[in-house]
Amino acid sequence: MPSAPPPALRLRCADKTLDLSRPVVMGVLNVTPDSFSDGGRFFSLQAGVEQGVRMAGEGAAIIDVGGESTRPGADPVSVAEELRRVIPVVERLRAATAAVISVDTSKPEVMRAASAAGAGLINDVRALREPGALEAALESGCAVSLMHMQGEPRTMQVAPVYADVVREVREFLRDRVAACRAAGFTEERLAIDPGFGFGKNMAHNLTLLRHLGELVSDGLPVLVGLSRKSMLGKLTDRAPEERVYGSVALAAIAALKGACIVRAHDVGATCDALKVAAAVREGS
Ligand code: 8Y4
Repeated sequence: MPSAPPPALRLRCADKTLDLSRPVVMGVLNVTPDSFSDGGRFFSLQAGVEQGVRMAGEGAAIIDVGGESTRPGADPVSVAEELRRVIPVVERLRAATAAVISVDTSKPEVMRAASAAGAGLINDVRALREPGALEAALESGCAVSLMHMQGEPRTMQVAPVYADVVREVREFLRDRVAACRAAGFTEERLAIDPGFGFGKNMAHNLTLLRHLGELVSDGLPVLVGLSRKSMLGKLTDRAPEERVYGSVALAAIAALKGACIVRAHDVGATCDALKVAAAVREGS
């Protein structure tokens, strides 16, 4: 007998519930001094909020606010500095849009303050492994995206090695999901992410994308971040701002394979690609 279709996925993001029966875009909002600077070392709060509102208008269901760069070689940021960058943006975006506000952080203090300021999702590239992060995220009521990373941002791209990248990523995520469930997280608060580019070379990224269906079959919403990443630089020989078409192609491929949330810089273009991919996928 054919098995029943899996239930439509949803994500409980504090006081909002995201319907993931069709894939959605998570817009990237970096609130670091190198983005939206007023010509100097200062991040412009107003320019950052305007960019978030613009992305929501272009169709982003989620706005991901990040105050610490996780790029290879980036300097660490103090708790006080990350709070100063992120919290005012979360507060203002919460008031200005209906989108779910996500906070890209690994720090428990930032998770607590962001959820108090109205965030609904915690996007932690360290999958709640920092001391106190699991407890802070649990108490927040927010949904959490658990991401796989091999190594630490500073050095992860030096020489990533796997015996079987798909198996290892799945097992890591399964362990983190089990830790969250044991701590008291309910099913509908968790999403998983293979972490493209986080301790992965071109072959690892392509293998993970080819086998994304196996991660999807584990039953939780799958989030992917491929937008403008260095694999696209290698495949198309283009600088980050010129990687829009390649990024949109990868978004469509990921959605066709069942990704539910696509993290993207180019929100309008990515939304169109996801609508196309969803129509092709529907009923299959
Ligand atoms: C050019 C532009 C080159 C961007 C590199 C990059 C992910 C993520 C990032 C991801 C989740 C990035 C915060 C890396 N990637 N969160 N964050 N998944 N959940 N690099 O793949 O965009 S930052």
